[in-house]
Amino acid sequence: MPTAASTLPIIDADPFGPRVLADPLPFQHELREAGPVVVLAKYGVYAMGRHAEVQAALTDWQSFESGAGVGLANFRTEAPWRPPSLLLEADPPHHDAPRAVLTTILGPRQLARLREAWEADAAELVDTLLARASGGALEFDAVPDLAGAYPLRVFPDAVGIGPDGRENLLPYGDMAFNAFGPRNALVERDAERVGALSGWVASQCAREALSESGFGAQIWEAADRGDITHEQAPLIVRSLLTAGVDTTVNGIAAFLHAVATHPRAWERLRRQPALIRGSFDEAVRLESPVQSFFRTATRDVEIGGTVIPAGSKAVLFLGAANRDPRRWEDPDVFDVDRDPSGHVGYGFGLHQCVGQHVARAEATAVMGALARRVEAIELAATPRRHLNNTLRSWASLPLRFTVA
Ligand code: HEM
Ligand code: OVM
Repeated sequence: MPTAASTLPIIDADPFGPRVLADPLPFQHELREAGPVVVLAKYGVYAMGRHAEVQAALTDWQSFESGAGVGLANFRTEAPWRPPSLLLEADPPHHDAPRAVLTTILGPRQLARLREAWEADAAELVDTLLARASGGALEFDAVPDLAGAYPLRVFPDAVGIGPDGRENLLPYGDMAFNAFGPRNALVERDAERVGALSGWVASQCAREALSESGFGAQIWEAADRGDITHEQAPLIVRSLLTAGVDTTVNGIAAFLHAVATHPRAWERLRRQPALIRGSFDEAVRLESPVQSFFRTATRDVEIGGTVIPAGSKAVLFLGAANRDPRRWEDPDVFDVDRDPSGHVGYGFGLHQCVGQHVARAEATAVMGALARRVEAIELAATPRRHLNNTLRSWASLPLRFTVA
C-alpha cells in the first residue's frame, strides 16, 4: 500500500519547547488547521489535534496501543525510565484486572463515603485562608495556598501513605509527566533526582507503609482476593501516587483561573452551586491540565487519506481537540452552562481517567466551600506558568478574593 507520507503537512514548531509550552494555543491552532494528521519534523512522529481524530484514536486501542509507552519513547526499542505502569502503559488483556480493581476503589460509591470529611476539610482550609483577609479582601497565591494545599491535604491520607516525605509527591509527578516528552532541558534538569524520588515513591507502595483502610490498603486486599497478584499491587499504588496529585492541583488551578477571568461565571455558580460539578469538567476541557499523550500504531492505520505506518508513534493533543471549533461553539470561552461531555481532557475509551471521580470530588468540595464564603474572584496580578512537557501548569496564580 502506498503511503502518502510525502503529502502530509509538516510542522516545524516544537510543541515541547519553552515557547509553545508557555502558550500552546497558537500551536494548537496551527496543528488543527494543517490537517487531520501531520508530521512533527523535529521528532519524526505523527500528530493529531482535531477532536474527531483524537477521540477516534483514543477509542481504537486495537490500532493504537499503549503498551509501547504513551510518551515519545518507544518501549520496544528504548528502556523505560521506570517499570511501566500496569494501567497507563498496558493493553488488554493485561490492562483489564488492574483497571477493574481501580474502577471499584475509585468509583462514585466508595467516594461518597469520603465526601463529608472532604467537604469539612475544604471548609476548614478556606476558613483559615480567609482569616488572612483584611478590609473584606484577600490577595494571595492560589497555587501554594489553595490549588496545591487542598489535594495535598486530602489525597495522600485517602491513599493511606505516612506523614513523612509528602513534599516529594509534586516533584515526582512533575518528573513523571515530563518523562512523556522528549529528553529536553525539563527532563535533564530532574535527572539527578530520579533515583531518590523513585525510591521514596516505591517505599510508600509497600503494604506496611500504608494505613489500614485507604485506597492503597484496598489495592492490597484485592491482591489477597486474587483479583490481581501481590506483585502487581505496589505498582498499582504507584499509579495513584503518580497520577493523582499534580493533575488535581492543576485542575483546581484551571478552575480558579477560568472563574477569575470570566466574572459572570462565579456569580452564576454562587447562585446555583449545583452547576459547580459540571463546570469543573468545563474547566478541564478549556485548560486540559494533561495536554497530550502518545500512542503507537499496531498496523498501518489510514486516517484522513493518509497512512500512519505500523510501529510509528502518534501524539494526540488533547488540549487542541478540546478547543477544536469543529466540535465546540466558542471553544475559548469558559461557559458554565455548556455541556462539556465528549471532551478528551480525561482521555476517552479504555484508558479514560480512572481517577476522574476523585478529581471531581476534590474540586467540588473546594469550590463549594469558596462559593459559600467568597463573593468575587479576580486576578490580582499576571499569573506565571510552570513549564512541563505534558501538564498545563502554573507556578503562581495571584488572586484577589472579596469576602462575602
Ligand atoms: C488516566 C487526566 C486525575 C489516575 C488519565 C488519562 C488522562 C488523565 C488524560 C488518559 C491516559 C491515556 O489515555 O493514555 C487526568 C486529569 C485529572 C486526573 C486531567 C485531574 C483533573 C487523576 C486522579 C487519579 C488519576 C486524581 C488518581 C486518583 C489515573 C490513572 C490513569 C489515568 C491510574 C490510567 C488509567 C488507564 O490507563 O486505564 N488521566 N487525570 N487521574 N488517570 Fe487521570
Ligand atoms: C500511572 C499514570 C497514569 C496516568 C497518568 C500518569 C504520570 C501516570 O499509571 O502511573 O502520569
